[in-house]
Formats: sequence, structure tokens, C-alpha cells
Amino acid sequence: MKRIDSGKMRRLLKLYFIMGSVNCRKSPLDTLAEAIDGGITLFQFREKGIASFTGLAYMELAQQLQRRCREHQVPFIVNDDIELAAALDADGVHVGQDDAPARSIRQRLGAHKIIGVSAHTPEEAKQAIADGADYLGVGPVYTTSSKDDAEAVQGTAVIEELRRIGLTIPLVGIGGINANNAAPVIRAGADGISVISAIAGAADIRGAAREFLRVIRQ
Ligand code: 3NM
Repeated sequence: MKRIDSGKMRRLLKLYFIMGSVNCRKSPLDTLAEAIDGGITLFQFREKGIASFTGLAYMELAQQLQRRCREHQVPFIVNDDIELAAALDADGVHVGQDDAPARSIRQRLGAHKIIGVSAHTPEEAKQAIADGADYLGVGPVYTTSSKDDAEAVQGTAVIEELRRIGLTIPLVGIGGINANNAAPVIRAGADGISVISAIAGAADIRGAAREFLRVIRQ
């Protein structure tokens, strides 16, 4: 099987929902089900932070969420944990700058798996592209309370710069994005947005996802 083409990747990135149990107000399964109903286009399982699940509970939660994604043809991406992604035959992984390079992950998982990399500078972006990343996550665009070790807030400047220097790789903005501040991220050149709290923490998850889609498609 071959690598995902960039047109399909761009479509999947439109509304990229990320979460783990610590991000949810209701059960993770209900949260995901409502988000799927609201129209998310891609899902990442990111089980991190104090009180996050470990061991068997971690594996079972991942399996349940993956099953729900499969039922609705929403690709299931695993954050950081390449062995979990391999064990579950997940659709892909997302890694940071401290993790293995995309090239070695692809050797482990296979050509057809989606590999995303977090990039904060043009240098990191170019390296990830050279290593064979399928998409980039660029942030934090705005202030976020969902990532303890987030870098300095960048606004949309880095996204604009990556496009200005001619990088065409599919990319999402991430960090503090809500329906009211999403439009500038798309205007800056992002193919979509990546969101934790504005969906997982919403009182009306379905409505929150729909509102994002309305803004992104405008
Ligand atoms: N990565 P929220 S910011 C997982 O800057 C993550 O790379 C970031 O959560 C980065 O939508 C972030 O709640 C957290 O702000 C995003």
C-alpha cells in the first residue's frame, strides 16, 4: 500500500479532534460519539497527564475509541505511542520533536500509515518533511491549558511563514483554538484545525463540532 495522498490528507485535517480521558466531561466514548456526530474528520487518542489511564485500562480505552472511529470511517491516530499504534493497527501516529523521526516510524508501521509531526519552526518543518511526515501540527497558536509543556504562543505567524517559504505539506494549527478564533488560522494557510478542550469540554459537543465546521468552510 502507498502513502496517503496530500489531497485526502488535507480533507481529513479539516476538523481534527484530539482527546484522552482527562479532557472529557462525560465518558470518553460518549464524547467521541457526539464529536463524530458533529462531523469531526480525524481523531487522535492522546492519553496524557496525571490521572490518565495506564496498562490494560489504557489499551482497552484505545480499543473502544478505535472501534467507534471505525464504525464511522473516521481515521484513528495514536499520540506518541508507536507500539500501541502497531498493536492496534491504528491508522497513524502523531509525534513531537522528542520522539523518533518520521522515517523510522514509517519503517516500523508501513508506508500507508499516517504520520504527523509537531513543528514549531521552519527548520523543524523542513526536517519533518524530509523525514516523510504526512502532515504537520503547528502551535500553540493561542494560549492553551491542555498541554503542560507547550511552547510559547505564536499566533498564526509560523503557519504564515511556512506557507510563505513555499512549504505545501498539509498542516493544522493547534492550541487554544475555538470557533471564534479559528478563521484566522485557516486564512494563515492551515488546512484545518486541531482541537481538544473546545470540543471535549463543551457542554454541547455535537454543536461545538458543527460550529467549527461552519467557520472552517466559510
Ligand atoms: N499540542 P486545546 S498545543 C496537544 O502546540 C497540543 O503542539 C500543542 O489543546 C502544540 O485545543 C496542544 O485544548 C493542546 O488548546 C491543544
